Amino acid sequence: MYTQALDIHPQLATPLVATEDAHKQTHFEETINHEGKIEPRDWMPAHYRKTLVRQISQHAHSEIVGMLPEGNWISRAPSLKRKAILIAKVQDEAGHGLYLYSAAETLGTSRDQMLEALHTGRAKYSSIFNYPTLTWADVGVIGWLVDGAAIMNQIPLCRCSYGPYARAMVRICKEESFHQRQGFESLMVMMQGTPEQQAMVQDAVNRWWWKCLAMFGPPDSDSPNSEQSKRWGIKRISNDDLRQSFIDATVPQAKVLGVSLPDPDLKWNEERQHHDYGAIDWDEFWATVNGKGPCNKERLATRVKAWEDGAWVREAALVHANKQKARQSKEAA
Ligand code: FAQ
Repeated sequence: MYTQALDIHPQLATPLVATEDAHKQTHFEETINHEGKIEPRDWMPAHYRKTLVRQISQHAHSEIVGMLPEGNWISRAPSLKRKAILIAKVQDEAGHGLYLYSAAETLGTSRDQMLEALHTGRAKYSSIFNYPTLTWADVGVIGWLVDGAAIMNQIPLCRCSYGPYARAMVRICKEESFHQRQGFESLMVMMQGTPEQQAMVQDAVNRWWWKCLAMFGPPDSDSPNSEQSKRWGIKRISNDDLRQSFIDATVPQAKVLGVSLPDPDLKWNEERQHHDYGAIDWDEFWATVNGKGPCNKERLATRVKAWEDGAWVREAALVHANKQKARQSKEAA
């Protein structure tokens, strides 16, 4: 999304060595080492800033694009109750995107720059949102598994060393937790229904399981950003460790639900005290991340259209704000 895409303010992008004041660097490192928070006004290395803009803007884009697969089902929800819950959930995701764009803006990159990177295909967003939602069971499975994976990844981000991101994550995690529970409850109801409903849930689990495991990112051995992000207290737990925790937490939930997870190699390993699991298709993951997933084109086209259709709202809001400003300065004069 970002490394290759985002411009940051030229002053902020000046090479570290050229601008660095040793005292500020020491203070930055001490703050990180003592689990303090770095705030927008604080000095920070250019690479720390760039890494945060990269991750936070990717995260924001994921929330906004993530509204689309479930949004497709708002008009087809099976009852008024389910429709109301789904509208609230999708609206929450929009809110998460907005907190995150705001957090990224505190680092000196404008929202317009971030959105431009998304709309031109230079920005990344989570691979998981490039798959279709074929049945109503997919909506429940997104809540249970996709939100479940998102929470597992996001709880440690509440302790991120960058204050605005950490604080945004506290609220986001509370809402994601509700999302996960509503997904599980919705599937529970379907699993107590007809054999057709049960089959629908199993089919959705089969299609989403592996994609959710890939959501945590490449294996640690193939994760170029992890080491530095962990040193800076941005990332607290590695991709593989989070993936393992998600699997260990989800297996018993699948049992309660009465569905099987589509992995013949999935079994408890007494020695490791974790579940072993089969091989993830990383070629498919990278193809999806690089724009060749089943819904990449559709998702991007929908976002671009929404941006273009909303131009008049942005223009009207600006004109209104300018009028108010002019009125206020006239009154003050
Ligand atoms: N998809 O070196 P690493 C949600 C990229 S929110 C696409 O390991 P890093 C809520 C990565 O960017 C879901 N790309 O990278 C919801 C990097 O590329 P770059 C989103 C991926 O940053 C629920 C390259 O691979 N959550 O679901 C993915 O240390 C339901 C190498 O990887 C967040 O964004 C992927 N899955 O770790 C909404 C959480 N994985 O930038 C609606 C915050 C990796 O060098 C409905 N982000 N890549 O060109 C993070 O925790 C991290 O950024 C990771 C990746 C863990 C995603």
